[in-house]
Amino acid sequence: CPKTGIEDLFYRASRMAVHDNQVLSGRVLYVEDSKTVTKVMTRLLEGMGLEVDHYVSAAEAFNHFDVQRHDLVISDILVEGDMSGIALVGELRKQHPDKIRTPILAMSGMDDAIRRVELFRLGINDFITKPVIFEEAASRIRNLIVQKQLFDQVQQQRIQLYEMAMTDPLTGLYNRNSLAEFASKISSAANRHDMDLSVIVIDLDHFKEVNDSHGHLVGDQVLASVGASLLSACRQEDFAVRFGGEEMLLILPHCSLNDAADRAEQLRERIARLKPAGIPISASLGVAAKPPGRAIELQQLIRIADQAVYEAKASGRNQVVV
Ligand code: GH3
Ligand code: MG
Ligand code: MG
Ligand code: MG
Ligand code: MG
Repeated sequence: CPKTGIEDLFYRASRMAVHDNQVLSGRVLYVEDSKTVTKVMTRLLEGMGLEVDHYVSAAEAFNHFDVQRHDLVISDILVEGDMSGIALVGELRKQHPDKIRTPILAMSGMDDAIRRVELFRLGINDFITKPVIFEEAASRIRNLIVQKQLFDQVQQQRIQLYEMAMTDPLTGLYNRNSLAEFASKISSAANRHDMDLSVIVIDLDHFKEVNDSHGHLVGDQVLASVGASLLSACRQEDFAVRFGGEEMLLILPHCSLNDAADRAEQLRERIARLKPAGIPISASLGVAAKPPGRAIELQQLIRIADQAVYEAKASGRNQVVV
């Protein structure tokens, strides 16, 4: 059992890791200019199951900070170079003011209250006085990592729930509820800047017959294929919505009436070629666009496009009416 100096520190750092059998996973951005402290702390962190990106300078650490990658920042306060640990904390918090908070643990041999308060005001989550007591450091690090990862999980679940609430599970398109969520944003942006905005309403022809002849399950399969086909025809900025049973809607920002008419015709051909589950299908499409120089609500555009679908149905289906 080693007794003195660095060997003793090493021994205690290793022992900590072994005794605490709850191994973490994660990555730490670590700033420290003392070789000895770095060695010992790295031993401790790695023993806890953490990966360590170590930098001697705060500026270099700042350049390598990655909010997706790092679960914790540990920074010495007095470090070599132009950027201090305090400046590093300030810059990290400026970069992501409130939404994303990677925990920061400050470490310093200078344990004056004013500096500590300043650091906490800048946004550190915890503070350790050097010389480090390993048991304390390990517990503080563990708490910060576990909290951060729990928060990430909750955030992830919230995003998943939100996506589920907004998406139609059969087609993968946005559902009708979600339309209310973004409709006013889309039209007000287009109206404010007088930008093009078009919609295409797509209604499958005689879809009831598909169900009647092949069954509801095959009908579902057909709807799923049409949904996937619409999605693959979408640009980044487009919204594809399942508007009703077999009625779908494309919202096309920055798309003029002429361009929307062309895209509708391409979609009509695409659907007519699709033959999902071996069944030939077709669709009637209606197109409407914001008249340049005039404001219009999205709901109004949808109504106009719906009316155009009606006309397409009346004129024999499998066609686009603008
Ligand atoms: P039209 O050419 O006039 O549009 O004729 P249509 O038969 O497509 O129109 P109609 O509105 O009379 O019928 C729509 C059909 O779509 C009836 C309904 O059972 C079917 N449908 C709606 N939602 C779903 C669904 O989720 N799955 C399946 N399989 N069928 C659906
Ligand atoms: Mg230092
Ligand atoms: Mg109908
Ligand atoms: Mg129909
Ligand atoms: Mg319909």
